[in-house]
Amino acid sequence: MTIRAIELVRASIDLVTPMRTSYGVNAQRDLLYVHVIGDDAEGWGECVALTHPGYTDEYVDGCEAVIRSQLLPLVGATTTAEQFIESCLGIERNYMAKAAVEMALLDYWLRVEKKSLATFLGATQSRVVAGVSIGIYSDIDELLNVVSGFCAEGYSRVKLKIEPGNDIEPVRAVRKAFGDDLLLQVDANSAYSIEDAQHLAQLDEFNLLLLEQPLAEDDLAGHAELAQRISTPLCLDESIVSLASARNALDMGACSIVNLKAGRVGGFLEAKKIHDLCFERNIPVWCGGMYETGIGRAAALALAALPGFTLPSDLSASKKYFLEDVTTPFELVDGCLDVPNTMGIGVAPNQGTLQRITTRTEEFRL
Ligand code: NPG
Repeated sequence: MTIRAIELVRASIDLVTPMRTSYGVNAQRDLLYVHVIGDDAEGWGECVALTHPGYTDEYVDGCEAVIRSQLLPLVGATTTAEQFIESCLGIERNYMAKAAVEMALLDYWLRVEKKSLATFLGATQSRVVAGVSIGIYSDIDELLNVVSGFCAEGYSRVKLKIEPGNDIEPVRAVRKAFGDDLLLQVDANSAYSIEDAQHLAQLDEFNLLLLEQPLAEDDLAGHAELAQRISTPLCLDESIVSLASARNALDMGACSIVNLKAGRVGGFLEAKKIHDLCFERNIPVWCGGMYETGIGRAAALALAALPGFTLPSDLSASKKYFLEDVTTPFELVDGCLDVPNTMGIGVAPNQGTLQRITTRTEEFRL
């Protein structure tokens, strides 16, 4: 039961539809996988960082450098995910880099122990309600067509990206076109400031599930003030990077809903702690997405199956993102995605597909 080597695999895969957010457009997914190779099993981790540091301060090349120089030296032949996270205490932040290594170690050791990630985390659901996140469209008719297509596919919750100048009118149009029954929420990716409070209050007439991350990642006080000035529930994403930051946000009244992503908070062990905190405080949690391939999607589904995840996820079917996923594609069934229930994360990359998209592989023998 020993780890013999770890590979860092860089790859690139096109997104089916370029995604425009308040800080830019993503047309393809730069990928970084951590591949743990042992005597009796292999483990895979997918780094959620994007090409540029627009979402948070991490980006994929930076994560690769931190993993190579700072994190892999902490991994020995028998290092578990828990021991790895413990040994990272001397390394600040770098959450997405840590999460990719932690995920590969969890996958590896859970396969050795013949346990699923879902069981390990305490999942209570066998499938997860799939929502869909839709980028910013300048043409409202085009946006309505896109929403219509996803509703026809069976998605029961729509998230619209918004930014100043592309907010009230598109939301009004979608609400008008699809009626009050459509579960609808918006995500600003920190595009506003507290001076926009009165403008954002216009969203209150649309009966939204939530307004996600309207202000800057570090502006908890601003979010707490905004929460007093609008009735749409506030949800935080980028601001929640650890159990402590989740507790601070809730104690300050900066949000009443949490978007949880293991990759953003340093891994699944920390994500479970944040879930448990929210669960005991009756704070609804839902699982966000980072355009993961099937590797990251499989693990995110295990997390999203915990009892506190009571709102639809941003985890959509593989075909929303990629013509050919790296794993067997995740498919929508009655608006849901099945939670993998076999050992570890329950999936592994298709070798042929992985080889076709791989740009570089670096092996570190232990
Ligand atoms: O479907 O995986 C997906 C993407 C969901 O909108 C989504 N993610 O802010 O949560 C977000 C957003 C995002 C994150 C967009 C990072 C771009 C980069």
